[in-house]
Amino acid sequence: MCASAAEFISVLSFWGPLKADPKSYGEVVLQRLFETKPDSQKLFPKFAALPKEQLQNNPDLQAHGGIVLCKLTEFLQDGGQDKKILKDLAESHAKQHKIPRVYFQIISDVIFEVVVEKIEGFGTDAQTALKNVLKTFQTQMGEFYDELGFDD
Ligand code: CUP
Repeated sequence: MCASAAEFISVLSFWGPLKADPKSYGEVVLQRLFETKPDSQKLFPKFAALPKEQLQNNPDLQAHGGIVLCKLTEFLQDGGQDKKILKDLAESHAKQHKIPRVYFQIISDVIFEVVVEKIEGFGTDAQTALKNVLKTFQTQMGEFYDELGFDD
């Protein structure tokens, strides 16, 4: 299902801490992703060979995590209207990183889990809204993947 305008607003009303500190939350998301789905660590050569200890306070990991969360914030603030927002992200993930789209579902689940755990105020309605917003994010990424002819 696509998220409604009200759902974007609902999620945004709790998003302040994530907007203020994208690197820290992004770092937690990627660490959690690599822990729950070790395959995903191999997708990025920068991270593939690193033992767990070196994923702590890792500037590359913080930087990529920051990108993920900044894009999500930008997407939220735009209400999912301007499809071009995700274009570059889809291109780099399809062409350069070659990330199969199934991982977008996996990282969305991790983002959901981390956000609900770390950010106060997400009641059941806001949780549903967050799920739908992430789903819309994924769908738009998938549309660019289709346009680029990236089938995985
Ligand atoms: O942005 C970015 O960077 C991405 C994120 C997302 C997408 C879709 C949906 C949600 C989110 N990414 Cu990168 C992803 C991934 C990574 O990093 C890693 C692994 C897997 C996936």
